[in-house]
Amino acid sequence: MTDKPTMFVPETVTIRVGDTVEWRNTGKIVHWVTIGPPIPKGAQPFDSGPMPPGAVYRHPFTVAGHYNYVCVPHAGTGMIGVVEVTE
Ligand SMILES: [Cu+2]
Repeated sequence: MTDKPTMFVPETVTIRVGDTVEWRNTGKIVHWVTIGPPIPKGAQPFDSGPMPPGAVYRHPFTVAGHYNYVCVPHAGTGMIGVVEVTE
């Protein structure tokens, strides 16, 4: 079973310090981006709040590290992602 009802595409992105990641809800239901533990040292937590269909959320990453994040309502079904922020 490889299909998931909902997922982040791509699930992992690699960016540089200072870059901004943009999430777009292209689905038909509410999603939600929030940082999941562990939070890299010195990093600011982020949380989109509920994102209705069509919503866009952006977060700039100013601290290098490995950031896990989840969709709050769908974390249990594997809607999780990673942002790798490199120097
Ligand atoms: Cu979701």
